[in-house]
Amino acid sequence: MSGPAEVRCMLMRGGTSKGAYFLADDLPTEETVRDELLLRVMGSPDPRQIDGLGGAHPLTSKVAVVSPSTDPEADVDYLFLQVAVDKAVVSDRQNCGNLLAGVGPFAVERGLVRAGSSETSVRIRMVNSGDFATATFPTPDGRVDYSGDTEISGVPGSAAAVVIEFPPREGQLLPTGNVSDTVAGIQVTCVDNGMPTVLIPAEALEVTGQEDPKDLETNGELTARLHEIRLEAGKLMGLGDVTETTVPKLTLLSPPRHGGAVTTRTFIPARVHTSIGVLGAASVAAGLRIEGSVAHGVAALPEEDDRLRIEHPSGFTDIESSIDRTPEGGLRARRTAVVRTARKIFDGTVFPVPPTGGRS
Ligand code: NQM
Repeated sequence: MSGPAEVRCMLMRGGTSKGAYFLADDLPTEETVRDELLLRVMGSPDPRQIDGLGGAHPLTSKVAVVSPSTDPEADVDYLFLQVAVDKAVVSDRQNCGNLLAGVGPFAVERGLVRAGSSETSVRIRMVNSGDFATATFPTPDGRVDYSGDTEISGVPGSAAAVVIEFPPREGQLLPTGNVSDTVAGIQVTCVDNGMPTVLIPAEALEVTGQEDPKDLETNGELTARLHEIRLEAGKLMGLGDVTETTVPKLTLLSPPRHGGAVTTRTFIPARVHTSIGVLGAASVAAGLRIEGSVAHGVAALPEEDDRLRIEHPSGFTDIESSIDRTPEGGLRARRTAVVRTARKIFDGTVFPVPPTGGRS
């Protein structure tokens, strides 16, 4: 393998995901060399990722590459890379709002952004989509404090809140131009509020929508149906042939069971998310707001409040979401905000290839 024999790396939990965070400057600039190195770092391809940092699930096989931004609207650029578990594939075709939670703290830790005396806001450009976000988190005495009393479903214990706010989004909320489409014989709504997502009433696929992730991802008849829907929806959404990509995601919707707005099960796209992605939740929330969407009939929407509670397999995600019309009459996401937490797990040196004798 060409590329460096050792690389500075920080392992962090961001929201309900875990990944390796790098400064762009610490990685090879050539993409094929970088990707080869990242596969080695994560231990892919191998279903157990036994020879690397990956956790044998797409949610724990992720990479964030951070650099100072050249955009005056942002402090840092964040490139997300999904490292496949059992394939030699590194993809920049999707974004990740969970790893996003660690980007601000990482930027402070690496000296890209100077910390405020009590809290710090970092403006982040998400390179994968061109979208922006601002993350605010505590930095007492100019140091990131990861401890706190904020709990998020899917993560044990509590930690400091990382408040993430997304400004109005320029992109098309309805990538097919329709509030609903018939895809592979099923009525769905294709929505994109940062994560291209196909919303599907669970009932239409003869499941309840509250099954365990394991039961859903091993249901051959269901997954074959979903594969067909995804390929067709991908084309309608302008994403081309999505056979090898991780977007669009597919979210099964059913009525809320615990006082929230809706119950979700999200295919990402082969495994079922153990909770829900941040941008996935943002897309679901925006979809719920759209009059005439398939979500509208299933969800229990709060009257005035911007805050929606999205139920998922390990609890719920509260998300603030509002939409409005553009001057041209299209729909857009006006505001999205969510609270996450993050944790620095280790900071050190990762060895993409096993060190040889003589190196300690
Ligand atoms: O939707 C998983 C995650 C994600 C993506 C996935 C995410 C998001 O939970 O913003 O964070 O959908 O592959 O990390």
